[in-house]
Amino acid sequence: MMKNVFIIFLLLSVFTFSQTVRFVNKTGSCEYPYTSWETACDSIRPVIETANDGDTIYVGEGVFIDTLDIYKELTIIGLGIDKSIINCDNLRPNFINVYASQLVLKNLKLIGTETQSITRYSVLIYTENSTELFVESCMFDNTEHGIVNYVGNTNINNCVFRYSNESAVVTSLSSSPNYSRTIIKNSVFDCLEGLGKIISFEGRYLEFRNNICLNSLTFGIYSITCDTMIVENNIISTVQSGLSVQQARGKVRVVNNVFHNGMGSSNSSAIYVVRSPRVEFYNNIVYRYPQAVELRREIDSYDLDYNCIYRNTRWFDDTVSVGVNNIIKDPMFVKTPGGSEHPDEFDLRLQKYSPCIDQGHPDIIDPDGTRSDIGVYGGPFGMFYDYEDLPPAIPVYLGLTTINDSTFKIYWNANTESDLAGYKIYMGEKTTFEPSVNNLISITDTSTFILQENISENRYIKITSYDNQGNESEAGEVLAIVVTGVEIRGEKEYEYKLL
Ligand SMILES: [Ca+2]
Ligand SMILES: [Ca+2]
Repeated sequence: MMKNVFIIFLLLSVFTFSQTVRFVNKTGSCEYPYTSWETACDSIRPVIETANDGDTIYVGEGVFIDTLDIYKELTIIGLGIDKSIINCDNLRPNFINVYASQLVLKNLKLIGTETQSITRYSVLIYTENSTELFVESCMFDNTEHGIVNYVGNTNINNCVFRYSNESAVVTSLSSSPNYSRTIIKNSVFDCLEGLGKIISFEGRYLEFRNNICLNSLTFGIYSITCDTMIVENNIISTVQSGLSVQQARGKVRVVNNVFHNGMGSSNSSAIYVVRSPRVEFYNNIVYRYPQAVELRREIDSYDLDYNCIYRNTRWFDDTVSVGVNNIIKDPMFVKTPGGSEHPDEFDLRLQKYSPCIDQGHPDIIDPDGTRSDIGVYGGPFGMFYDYEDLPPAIPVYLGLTTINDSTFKIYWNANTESDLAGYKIYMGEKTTFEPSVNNLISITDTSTFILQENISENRYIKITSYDNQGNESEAGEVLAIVVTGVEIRGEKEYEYKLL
């Protein structure tokens, strides 16, 4: 009798864990049940309909045009976002409807439609069925919403979202019966200068870590009535309002992020929080935002300290009390972002002698064991790297004033690096002259130079900056003192101008 019980148990176990691997491929023979590359089906829908709970479906190379309804717990794996492409081709607003309790998607590119109807927005993955969703190494392109998961937990890792006028990710709306958890890591969100949000979240727990968010004319993270929110080590660049939280029920912790270039309204903030019990804002760099932090009404406690605030940025107003360890200095990025952003266009590692090195919260430790750095690569989820000692930025001329025929005032934007030593001024007879000790005419540590010289022929000025270690920048644009002489009654009169 014991033997029979054992055998039945074993059979049940085998049955429970039996998982079949099935295949989708353009060149397959399409023979049921599609369990090899050779017998693969050339479209996805029949394989999904054949599959059972727990099955894995591999998707081969090609563009597959379809919409999907998934009722089973499946793992769907492509060959990469440049190879396995599923295109909804405007067939319906919701591309993939999920009714199963779990879905895993990997290595796929999903293409939606930007066509906006009055009543429905396009969505690539849609579920309101308590789905535990795992999405890894996928690209969501040309859509209004990427993922809408109203009730279940959502796990997103290493994905790219290119979206437009709605939220890339919508999770855990408060109408859902179970407050859920959303974890988003290592992903890139590019709103393409549209009106979309990165994420709309109302659930129990949001962890948003190591992401890059770009080019939104509205919000980054937008949340009403969330419980706990952890936002760490993200780059949020050219997003009008980085983080907007209303009526949180738990802690809002924002640590080691770079908020750069808040667009639009002069009132936009890197973070905006209303009616919440606790706000922690440490180790962030806020650069070119109209204001850094806006806290409104009924914030029970907050701590805003060990941040670097720089350029056109202010703390909200006198009612917000900030810690004494914040710094207002050039953070000295390896490559500072400019305007409209692509991740290749900036490098937010810190240069050697950056004032942000080892100046983060003392309780937060870097991967190299030292006190945390301020900025996106500081803290335990940051990066170990060598600080490069770079030359200061190239001087940018502001102007030239002629004081008299032999006195000229040249002035330029002052550099802001902490290791700046000064500037070198060179003068030559051709625009193409190479700065060298032979044509060095002055060294100064201010951003103004008075040139005193009788000039009767064209002269060209080049200015470099250099640091305490002797690293010298390239020269700025050549500055020309052009002589346009006119002879009046035997006397030559000169005009000097900046070209
Ligand atoms: Ca450190
Ligand atoms: Ca340097």
